[in-house]
Amino acid sequence: MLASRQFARRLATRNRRWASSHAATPALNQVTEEDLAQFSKILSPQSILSTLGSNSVASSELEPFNNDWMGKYHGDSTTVLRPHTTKEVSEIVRYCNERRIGIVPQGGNTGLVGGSVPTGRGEVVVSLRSMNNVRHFDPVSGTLVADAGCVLQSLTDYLAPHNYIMPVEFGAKGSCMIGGNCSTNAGGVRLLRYGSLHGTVLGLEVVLPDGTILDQLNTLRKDNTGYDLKQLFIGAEGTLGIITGVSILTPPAPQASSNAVLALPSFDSLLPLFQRAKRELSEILSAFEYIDRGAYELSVRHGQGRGLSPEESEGAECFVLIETSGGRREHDEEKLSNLLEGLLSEDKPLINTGVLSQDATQFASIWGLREGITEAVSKEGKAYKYDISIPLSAFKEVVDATRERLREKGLLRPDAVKEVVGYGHIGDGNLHLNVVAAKYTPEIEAALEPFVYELVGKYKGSISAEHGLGVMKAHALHYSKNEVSIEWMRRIKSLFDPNGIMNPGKVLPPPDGTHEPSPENTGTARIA
Ligand code: FAD
Ligand code: 2HG
Ligand code: ZN
Repeated sequence: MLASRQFARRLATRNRRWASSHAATPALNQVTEEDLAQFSKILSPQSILSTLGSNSVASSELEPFNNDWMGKYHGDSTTVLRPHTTKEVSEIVRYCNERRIGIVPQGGNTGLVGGSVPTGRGEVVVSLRSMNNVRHFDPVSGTLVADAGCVLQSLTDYLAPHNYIMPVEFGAKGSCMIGGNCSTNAGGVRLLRYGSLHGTVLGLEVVLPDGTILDQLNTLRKDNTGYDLKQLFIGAEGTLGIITGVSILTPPAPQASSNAVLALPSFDSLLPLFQRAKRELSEILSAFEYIDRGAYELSVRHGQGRGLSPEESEGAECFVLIETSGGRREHDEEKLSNLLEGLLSEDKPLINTGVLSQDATQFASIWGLREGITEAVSKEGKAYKYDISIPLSAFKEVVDATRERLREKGLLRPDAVKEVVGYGHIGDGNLHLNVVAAKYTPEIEAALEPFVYELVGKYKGSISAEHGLGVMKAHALHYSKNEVSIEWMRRIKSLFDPNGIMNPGKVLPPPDGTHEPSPENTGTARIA
């Protein structure tokens, strides 16, 4: 611990020098009743929710916008604006920029790093949920152009009759929005097959921090005309502008999809199994997900789905979900069952048993088991989530080392940390390390951070594989990015947003160059 503190301090000193050319965070103003009067010239009364002014609402009405999905981060914004058009967004942003009022763009508020809630700087929340129309779909190319506030599942439903699917898919699909997905560069369970949003997003419409509308809603597959500006907003977590429209290439719906859940005798079987699955299933392999024993049991216990009977799962150290998506059902199912039979008939089988889905209900139930883990964890307690990229071979040792660390600190007990579990996207090298606690406490957090970040650093991994940095990991960016990279990120931020109004306190470390978490970064500062 001492060594790590010294390390952090040394880095902080170096960075302070590096960052000395940067001004301090620009001061931001609180929303006043006069501001509200200006907002009501732009928006209808129904589109403004505020605890200020003559039409004020109770602060409880703002709670869904002020608190994050995990109940970890709490803001105290007085005002939520719900524009219906890009023009309205532009006018709001222009006004806020002139008045130096901070803005938190918000989609479905399902983010897991505290990026979508205010941080006590008097920000307004600009919710995109009223911008929810599909603008255009081309059934030949599969290009979809939609408002940023379209819920991911509603886009999947829209595409279904056209025989297309969204290239991104995950457990929060019923609430998260396509603008939020792009802003976080969300990964999910289909990344293995369809790649990241940096590849599938063809164009964006963005309201820049001075209110200018950057219209790059391209539907072209190829466009090599200079800098690809849209990429800057994918994964920017609302710090460079507000995404109002998205053009995205959607893949044709597979003619046949199957899945199977496999029980593995030990973690050692995981990598050989992944290699075998890639080799034998080749082009039809569409997901390969890892679930350790603790995560599996949590999911089953909280009724998220089922694949194996208690007898079948007995003795398994971990589990794998394999999905295939291809063109011919018989061919694909044959390949998958050949793989399973082959695995079982070996002298030293890589799996104990496996269950292949027989129908749509079982297919959904097997996916429920995996996609429902996040919800199961939140039913069990309060989660410290570390979304990391590390070598596949290290998945188990990182979970074990974290558990051991908490045990050493005397924190592994029912009233502190209940469980430490791991699951994630093997195909993408992305582990979700979840520490399930009875409540969020500074003591648990101090045991975990920077411990986990240093562990990730040791493997030259990433502290955020897919959820982003938000407020949670802004101060820890240096574990994954060097000083030159951080400096250029800062320059990009000040070029686009010199007044620092866009999602202040998120993504970038504080301008004084320190790497210590500020109270708001801890997420534990404002626990009720
Ligand atoms: P929000 O939570 O509202 O916002 C997220 C960030 O984007 C914030 O910084 C916000 O300011 C910014 N933002 C939102 N909309 C805009 C916009 N229009 N313009 C500019 N900035 C904007 N993530 C994954 O990557 N993979 C998963 O598998 C996954 N599974 C999840 C499962 C569950 C059950 C839950 C609760 C979350 C999961 N997440 C996952 C995290 C989260 O759902 C994603 O990050 C999602 O993309 C966020 O979308 P949202 O609309 O809810 O955005
Ligand atoms: C998933 O893969 C999501 O299920 C959420 O990215 C992970 O809750 C988590 O830690
Ligand atoms: Zn994930």
